[in-house]
Amino acid sequence: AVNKDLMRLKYHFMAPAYWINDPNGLIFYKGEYHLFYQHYPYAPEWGAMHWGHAKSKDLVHWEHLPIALAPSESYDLDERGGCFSGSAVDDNGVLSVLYTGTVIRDGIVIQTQNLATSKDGITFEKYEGNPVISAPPEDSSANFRDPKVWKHNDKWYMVVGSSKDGKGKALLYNSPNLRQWDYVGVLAESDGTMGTMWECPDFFPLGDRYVLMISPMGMGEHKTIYLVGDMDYETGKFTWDTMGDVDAGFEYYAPQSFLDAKGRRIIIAWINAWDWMPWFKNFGPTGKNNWCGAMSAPRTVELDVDGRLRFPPVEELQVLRREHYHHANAKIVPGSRLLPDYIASDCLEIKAEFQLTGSQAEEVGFVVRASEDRKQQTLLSYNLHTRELRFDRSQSDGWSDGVQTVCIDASETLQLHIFLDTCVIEAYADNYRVALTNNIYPDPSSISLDLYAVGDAVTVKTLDIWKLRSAW
Ligand code: DQQ
Repeated sequence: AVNKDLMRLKYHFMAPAYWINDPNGLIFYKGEYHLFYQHYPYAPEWGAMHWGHAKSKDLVHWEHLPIALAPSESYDLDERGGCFSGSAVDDNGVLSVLYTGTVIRDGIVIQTQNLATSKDGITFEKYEGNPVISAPPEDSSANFRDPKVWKHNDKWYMVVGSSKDGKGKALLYNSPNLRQWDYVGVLAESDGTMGTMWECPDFFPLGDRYVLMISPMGMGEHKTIYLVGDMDYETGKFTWDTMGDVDAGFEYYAPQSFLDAKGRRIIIAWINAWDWMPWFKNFGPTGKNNWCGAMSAPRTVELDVDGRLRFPPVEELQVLRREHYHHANAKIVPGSRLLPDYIASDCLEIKAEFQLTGSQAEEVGFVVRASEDRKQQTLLSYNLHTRELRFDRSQSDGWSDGVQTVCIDASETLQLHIFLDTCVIEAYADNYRVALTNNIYPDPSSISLDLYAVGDAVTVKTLDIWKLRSAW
């Protein structure tokens, strides 16, 4: 019998098989985009970490390449450790990656920073002088990982994620040659409310400001946050004044950024799926088909007029659009259907603008991946009374943590931009200042789509729906 994998994603990047987590070493190198990723190539669950590798000319179509890094040395060979997350830079044509070697010796975690280089962009050699940073500084605990490297005024800089005394920290280093590193100090740290360990820090200039992106552990629902502020290279301190969520969804983690030839700051994150892990909830359906986790679609990072960040998806994704359905000034009447059946699909892009003024409605939004009888459905809606954007997957199948809400002040109009790819939804609102990424695991036959309103009719000023094709 043919085992059809009906959950398989059609345009989000997945490993050829098995487990995937953090994006690593994102770089535009010699005219192509390179994506490395945390990978366990033997099972659909977390295990000794390798660096998987792929490249792309357009950020949409990816070509798988051989595994770039595998555990092999005293500093990265351990079945509970391996080659942990890191970043890539172009060092005069040499593709150089810095990563965390993790081993556990006598029950103690040892994390060091290491270098590997490649002349052809495919085969990597670990530097014989590794580790290039062999122990954490005094400001750190043994949690000392995920180096992100960049160049400023001809000097290399590195930020490393850390923690001490229950506070997340970002540590700063510099180097003339990627091989000798000097500790500068604490670039930024939690004020006590921003997580206990800062994983995957990423630091970059944007306009006349600097951005620190982190994946804090122990900060409740805030899984990825950004801080906007100013950098003083003299003191090595970053002072921030603006904070927000990169993505407020359940499953968006460890985003990493890079700059491309068009000058865009682009981020890709891990869409996690811990659910298949034996020690976790163990109900996720994808593990049965030998895959677990994926990459988010690439987004650009832009500075908004009020100093906050916007994350619009890259326009390259438009090549996936097939049949197009357009509606203007349509009335969504409570209790009646608006969309024809033929729009039903598990792979869609949806853009809508709702007119909120003049309506007494309580709620308006989309029902996606619904069964005919609506017993199974995912709701993406806006509550006009509480002013909350709401992602409700409590009827999507199996989730106990089903509802997420984000406050946005949509007083006159509300814009929603939604990408559905089988079992992943990425939704944007508030001019791309709010993003929500979540997994849903409905029955393969639940593919109905419609709009709905509660309490009163609402006008959808413009509605565009595209069926999307597979990128593979
Ligand atoms: N995953 C990696 C670590 C990182 C964590 C290990 C974040 O380097 O801190 O796979 O998901």
